[in-house]
Amino acid sequence: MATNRTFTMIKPDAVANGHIGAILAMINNAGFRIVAMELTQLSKHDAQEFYAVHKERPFYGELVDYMTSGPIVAAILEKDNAVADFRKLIGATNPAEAEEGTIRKLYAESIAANAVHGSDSDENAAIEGSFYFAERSKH
Ligand code: IDP
Ligand code: MG
Repeated sequence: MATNRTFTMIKPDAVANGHIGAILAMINNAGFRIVAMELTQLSKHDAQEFYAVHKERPFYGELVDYMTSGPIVAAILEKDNAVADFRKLIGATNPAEAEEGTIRKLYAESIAANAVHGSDSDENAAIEGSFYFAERSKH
């Protein structure tokens, strides 16, 4: 079922570099409403579970280490066509390939430390949002 929500994280590099405010301003200016938000730090267990789809990829260990290296901001965002519009706002995974004006082009450090997460489907948006704001709090 289509939804109008997506899930995002402002990743450790962007938090450490002082970009929370600028990134939230871009999110608001693009027409997204923040419906849940938390500054938090992922445990190794959380990061392994969140990125389990990538566990066979060569960068999985690096990704888990990076995502647990410092605080993140997790949020659920609402807007018409939220998933696709947010992927457009964040830009390509590799900031070297991201379009001008996208969050990753402006704020990402590298393909690994790429400033923000955005869900890739309505189904994953629902799974990821409930992972953070319901299931994870029970661990
Ligand atoms: P996405 O975040 O644009 O959806 P995915 O391919 O789902 O990109 O990868 C998840 C995350 O894993 C990326 O955002 C990035 O942090 C990291 N990642 C992806 N590809 C690489 C890589 O080649 N080297 C290191 N890290 C990577
Ligand atoms: Mg992805």
